[in-house]
Amino acid sequence: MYNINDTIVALSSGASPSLSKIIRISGPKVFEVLKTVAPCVKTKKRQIVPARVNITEDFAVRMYIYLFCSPESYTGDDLVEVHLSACEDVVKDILAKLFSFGCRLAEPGEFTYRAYVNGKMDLSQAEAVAQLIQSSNQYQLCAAQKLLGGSLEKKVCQIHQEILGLLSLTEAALDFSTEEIDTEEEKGAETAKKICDSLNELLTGSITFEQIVDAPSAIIIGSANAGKSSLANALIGTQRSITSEHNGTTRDVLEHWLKLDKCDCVLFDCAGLTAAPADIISVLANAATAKAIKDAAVIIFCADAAKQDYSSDLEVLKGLDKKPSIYTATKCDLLNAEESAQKLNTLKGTFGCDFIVSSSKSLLGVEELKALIQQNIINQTSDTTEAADKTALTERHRTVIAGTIENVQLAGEEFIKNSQETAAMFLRSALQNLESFEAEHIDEAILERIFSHFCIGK
Ligand SMILES: Nc1nc2c(ncn2[C@@H]2O[C@H](COP(=O)(O)OP(=O)(O)OP(=O)(O)O)[C@@H](O)[C@H]2O)c(=O)[nH]1
Ligand SMILES: [Mg+2]
Repeated sequence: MYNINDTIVALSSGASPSLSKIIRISGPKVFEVLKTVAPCVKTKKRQIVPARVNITEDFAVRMYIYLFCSPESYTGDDLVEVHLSACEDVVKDILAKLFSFGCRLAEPGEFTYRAYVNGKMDLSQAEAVAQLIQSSNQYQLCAAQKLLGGSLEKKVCQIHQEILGLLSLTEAALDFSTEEIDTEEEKGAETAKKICDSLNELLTGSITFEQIVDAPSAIIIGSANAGKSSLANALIGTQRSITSEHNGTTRDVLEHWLKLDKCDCVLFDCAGLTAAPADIISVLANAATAKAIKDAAVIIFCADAAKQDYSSDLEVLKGLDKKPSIYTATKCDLLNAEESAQKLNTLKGTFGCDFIVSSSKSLLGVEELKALIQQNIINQTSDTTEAADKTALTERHRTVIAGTIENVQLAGEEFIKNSQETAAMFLRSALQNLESFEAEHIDEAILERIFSHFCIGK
């Protein structure tokens, strides 16, 4: 798949706008390259060395060089991390210099692949690293960290031992068939059931990483000019959506990234909804909003507090397939405290639910709305909250466990039918199945699929 004899290099701090950069180099030529690029690193031992490296004749860059020697490194090979503050162009120059010394750009996931090949981590831990990189909320991080910590491997090892134990007993009973055979068969069926229970527990006590990997979304809806885009801007803290006093300023579904304390989410700002769209653009805008609503975990409905007639807003609300989770009276800075309180009563009477006062101008209610969005996301995605206590399994793990359960179940049935020989055969298949978690010669295609989820530099 990848040539592990090459010395690979990549920017491992990602394409962040920050000036702090980390360049990783790993492979057999690391020390040789280092001696030429940074002659101040004289001995090959684990160390951190401050260095000044000449990029051009009259331009040098300060950096810290972290040298990790094989096998005590992330990849298991000699590895260097260059920590520096530099713009992208300088990083490009450094990479070009390294390429000229025979290093090549690492493929996505190649550092972790080497860690796997060199026995620094098992396949599930490598998969956990991919999950950590993709995580966008603390639940995903938690679940991925459990996988990285080897919790799955421990459980799988224990179950492997149990199947092995049962297989040895069955084979021994076959070899030394005695009068106690009935008890052995009964025991066999019982143990097979216990093993199936443990495997099922492993499935139910875990979560599919794919279930929690997608960031949840919240959507702001309401009639035209209700103040949706202004509210979206206030929530994210920057002027991203265009706003104006004209009806129909927003025509598309705009996507923003909303940072919350516990989980980030995608925030959709969309066109004002109309119960009876008059032109094709309104029809298309309504359809785009309806699609975004379908996928949203949280719907925030806006009604303009400065308005008197809410008949069109009511029509819009009636036409929705999914009911909003949060209702807010926007533009409340235009009302005094007494008027605001009266308006909340009117809105409750009209819509039959409680509204939260908000203003994009004074930022009144914005923090409360954020807290509610977060609470709604957490409540609605029970899988996500449960994930905090669970290990994140990938589809590959689930398939392996399901295959093992099937074989142990079949073995159990054979024990009941007094057919120990066939039971032993199914137990062997179950073991083989379970071993494919960490098979030494795992299918290249599977490896490729696992490591393709990584980005370059990891
Ligand atoms: N005073 C005040 N004016 C607001 C507030 N929010 C929005 N507005 C004004 O209301 C008008 C409409 O605001 P938008 O945010 O564009 O409303 P919208 O719902 O996105 O409108 P469409 O995209 O056309 O559906 C603009 O003139 C805003 O300045 C607010 O909290 N207070
Ligand atoms: Mg708008």
